[in-house]
Amino acid sequence: MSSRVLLVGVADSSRSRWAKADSLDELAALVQTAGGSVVEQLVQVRQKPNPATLVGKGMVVRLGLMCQEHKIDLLIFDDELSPTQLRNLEESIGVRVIDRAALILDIFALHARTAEAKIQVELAQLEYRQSRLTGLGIEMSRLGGGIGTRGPGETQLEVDRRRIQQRIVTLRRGLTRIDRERLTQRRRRTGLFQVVLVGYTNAGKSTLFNRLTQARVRVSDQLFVTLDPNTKALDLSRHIRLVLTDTVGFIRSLPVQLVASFRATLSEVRDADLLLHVADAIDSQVDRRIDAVNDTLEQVGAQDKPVFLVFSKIDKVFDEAVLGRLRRGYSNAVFVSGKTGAGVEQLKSMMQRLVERQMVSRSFTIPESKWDLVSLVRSSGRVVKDEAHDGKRRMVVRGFRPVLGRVRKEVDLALGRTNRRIQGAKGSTLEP
Ligand SMILES: Nc1nc2c(ncn2[C@@H]2O[C@H](COP(=O)(O)OP(=O)(O)OP(=O)(O)O)[C@@H](O)[C@H]2O)c(=O)[nH]1
Ligand SMILES: [Mg+2]
Repeated sequence: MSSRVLLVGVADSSRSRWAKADSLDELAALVQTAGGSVVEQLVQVRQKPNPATLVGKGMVVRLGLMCQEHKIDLLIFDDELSPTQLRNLEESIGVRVIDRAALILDIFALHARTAEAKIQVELAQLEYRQSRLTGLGIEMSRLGGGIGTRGPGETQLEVDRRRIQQRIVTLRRGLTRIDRERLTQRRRRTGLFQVVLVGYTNAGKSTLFNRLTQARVRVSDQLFVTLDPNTKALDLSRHIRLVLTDTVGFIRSLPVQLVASFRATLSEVRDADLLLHVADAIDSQVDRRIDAVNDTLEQVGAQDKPVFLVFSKIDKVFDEAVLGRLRRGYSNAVFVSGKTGAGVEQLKSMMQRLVERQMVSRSFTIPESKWDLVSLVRSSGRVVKDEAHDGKRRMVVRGFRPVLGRVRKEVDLALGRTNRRIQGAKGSTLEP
């Protein structure tokens, strides 16, 4: 069902009016992705939001008239609405009202394909709805379906808090299982350097992923096309193999519930050895979006990762001045086109140089009886020495610094635990 949508944003000064207008353009792209059509976009400048309805009284009347005149059936606010504001607006205007966060959640529900993504989205939606259960507005309009109502289904909205809570508990249990599976999968990739693509939604991550790994991940000019991580090996040279992961994109004000429930997916980002931050070179708001991605990286605890900034879509830049500005503003960035392959070799050599700089030798001493640890160490790189002595095994491995660091931690943890229980055997030792 396609909704006719009116978009509303509130700017706190006339100076911020243009930023708000840009934000509404992004909201319009989100609506399009969700299958609705935007009939009108309005920005109101208002220093202090009206606590009852966010916008002023006069604006509420105007919105009501516009909705009648243009047969609008959905009002979307760019700003977060409190449950009370939501209810007041719906009652006075007579159409369904949602905010930006609800729309984003809706798109995630629409695009969730795997069981994992579905659980994560449903959990985020229920938590979002639970936080505003008091704000249930016009009942009749809830029956219509369409944007903002997909996902758990209407009946979920009518059940009491306790049943929602029970469902949340079940979903959380499902997520814990997924977390564990993800950990096992990642263990299997232990010895490999992990590179993860991050960036604003629609920046061109999947296109670059496909170009680098010859994969065929779905690419489309919509927002949040990719929700589940895709991982593939990438050989940089005969000796250097790494794994590249494409994952969910970010957006300004990503609902907190989504960040929380996409924990398993986002753990790929947190555990990466290198991030490729993809930014769209032809996007007029690219600076603001780079900042938004950096904010989200901080939110998920990945702010200190090594990162390459990669400007994509350079085949579409026809104005040299645009590239010049980006080059001056971001002197370390690399410029590529996932579509034509331009600049991709340069990106690969940058990765190769980084990885080579990170090659080190490390020595591990492990009791021979600990077979799982022996095989963990063996899989962490190229074994250059392996000697058994006094029931202990000393192995020297050449591999990637962060990978060997991770293995070191795991080995020490395992031995530390055993040591406390048995006698004071020595853990693995670090040698330069
Ligand atoms: N001309 C051109 N178009 C590109 C390039 N890279 C991506 N695109 C287009 O930009 C749109 C988004 O590309 P995707 O690769 O799906 O972007 P994404 O970052 O994976 O997006 P989400 O998964 O939705 O967050 C698609 O229409 C692509 O065809 C490029 O290098 N050149
Ligand atoms: Mg994608």
